[in-house]
Amino acid sequence: MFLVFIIYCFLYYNIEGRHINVPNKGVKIFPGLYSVNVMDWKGIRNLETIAIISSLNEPSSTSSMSVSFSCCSVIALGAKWKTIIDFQYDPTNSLGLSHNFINNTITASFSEWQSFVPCVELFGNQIQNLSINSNTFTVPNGKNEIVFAIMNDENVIASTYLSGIFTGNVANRKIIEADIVFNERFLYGDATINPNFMDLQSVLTHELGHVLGLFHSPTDPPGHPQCSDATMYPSADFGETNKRTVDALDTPCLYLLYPDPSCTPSPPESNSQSNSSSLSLIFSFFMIILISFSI
Ligand SMILES: [Ca+2]
Ligand SMILES: [Zn+2]
Repeated sequence: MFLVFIIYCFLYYNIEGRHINVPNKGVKIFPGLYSVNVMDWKGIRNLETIAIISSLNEPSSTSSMSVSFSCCSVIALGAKWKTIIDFQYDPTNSLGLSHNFINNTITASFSEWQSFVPCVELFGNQIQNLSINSNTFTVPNGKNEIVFAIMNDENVIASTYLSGIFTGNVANRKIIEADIVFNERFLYGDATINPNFMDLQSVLTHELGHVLGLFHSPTDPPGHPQCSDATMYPSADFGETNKRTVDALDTPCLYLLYPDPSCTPSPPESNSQSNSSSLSLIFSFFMIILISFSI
């Protein structure tokens, strides 16, 4: 049995500023997850583009999805990258953020995820490109891109678009492209300096979790209120910086996707690193994958 998704997307681009219509006209798969396009592309049949929306107070309803025993989940039973992820970023923004600040923030967020799998090279180059057109985000263009844009939905903090193979044989599922949009309606900045800012590093680290193949943490697992500490918890707020760091609640999914057997096991030293790894292993046993595009 399989699910068939009707695809519809709508996007517009305004020369007065970069606008993007969050794919609320796409097919909603789960709260915060939309299918926006399926196409044959560069010899790849049925390449699907999905959008993951991170919003103010967006619930992640697990009751309609599956039972959850932990606080992380992966997309399409484990679609992941099989290549190093290079990114282009366009620092153009109307928020007064310096290009240097944006560049440093990207570097920091890359490093955070990478630090948990030091022997697996997740991220490669980050190249500035002042002419990224977010008009291309609902279809693949062969580039992983990060931009600031004005989104039509004022509650959407950021959105990550993933293109890949999300159905069929699980071993063949993969992510081949990722684009991230920060909604310029939010006053992004460094929330450690000003709590009125939406913390760019915190949001980016969360979005990079989506890039790697993680979905949102559930907001309603009975008996698991600690999910709100997860980096992949779906909601964020002004002044919040806790998602700058990858939480032990998220790492079971990272290790599921990108096992790092040569580096991950910590030596039996009594430090916080080894405690974190032990906790992660425990959670791994309870890992339930919430999202499947096919049964
Ligand atoms: Ca792209
Ligand atoms: Zn999100």
